[in-house]
Amino acid sequence: METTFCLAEDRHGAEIGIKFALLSLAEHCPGCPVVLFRPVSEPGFAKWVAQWPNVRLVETPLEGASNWNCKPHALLELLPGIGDDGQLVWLDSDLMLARDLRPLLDAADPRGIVVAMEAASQPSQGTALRTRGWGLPVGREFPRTMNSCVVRVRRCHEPLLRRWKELLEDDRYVAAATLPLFDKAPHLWSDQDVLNALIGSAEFADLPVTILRHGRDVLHTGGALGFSLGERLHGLFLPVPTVLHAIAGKPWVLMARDPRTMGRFEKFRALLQETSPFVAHARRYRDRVDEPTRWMDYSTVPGTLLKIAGLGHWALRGLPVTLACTVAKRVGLLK
Ligand SMILES: [Mn+2]
Repeated sequence: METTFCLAEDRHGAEIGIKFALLSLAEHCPGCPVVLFRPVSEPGFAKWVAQWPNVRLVETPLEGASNWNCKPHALLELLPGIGDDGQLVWLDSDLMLARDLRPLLDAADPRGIVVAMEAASQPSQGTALRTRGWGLPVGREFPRTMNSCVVRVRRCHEPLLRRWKELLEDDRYVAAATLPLFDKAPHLWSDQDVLNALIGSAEFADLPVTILRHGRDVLHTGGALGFSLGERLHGLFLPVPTVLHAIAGKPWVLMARDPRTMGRFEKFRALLQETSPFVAHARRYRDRVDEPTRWMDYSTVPGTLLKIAGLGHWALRGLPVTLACTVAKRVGLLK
């Protein structure tokens, strides 16, 4: 199946993430068409992107899109150009591929969409409360929330994308957008909650869905509990997941600070980054990313000890922190 990748990002400071994504695409899916919507490029970015003739940079803003509320907008823009036997793949700009993603996509039901699984540590899991939140009839129920860092669609999925875009432009969603995340109901948290609501609704109940498994196909990195103890133990027998998603804070921000000026919580978050598989993988692109990378040298004694204890294994590195936090949560020390 011909695969076209799509990224869209209008936030300043996000270019280093986009670059890691593009470098990983160039390594693992060389020559695949990639369209990047980036209306606010920094100087030199277009030239950096031009090293790959297969990557098209679109600098015109996507109408009605902003921040993370841009996925259906971008996908709908490209969908008419996708052949009936082609697939269009949304990628977040804070992820990297550790290998070719296409075998996972090609193995999925060709009539369906492909989407990533959310980390189990996220609260209010599942589609039903989101579908009901939007006042839609529940057609089926997925117990685990889906994460939209990867979304594969095909020509036949235009109605879903149109509905997704429609709800992102709905007054209820727009009004909630200014509120802090956890001050609003889960169906309004972000664009992916809207997608979850629709997938669980009667309208799309027949749509086949393939979910990229967390800890095996995709890994959300940077949190203490997002990569659970069970997933870590299972991961001991698996290669690093195909998609590495820097979901819990960006390492180039969290590791860029002087540890002496950081509070205890900030140090903890930086420690999680220090041991993150995303950061370990990002090092391979250090000389090619053309951005400041001093943050990659951020090193603390606990971080070094955790790396040694991890024996170089992606799932083992940081396991003691997950173990400690899991226990703390069980006994009620952590919310
Ligand atoms: Mn993301």
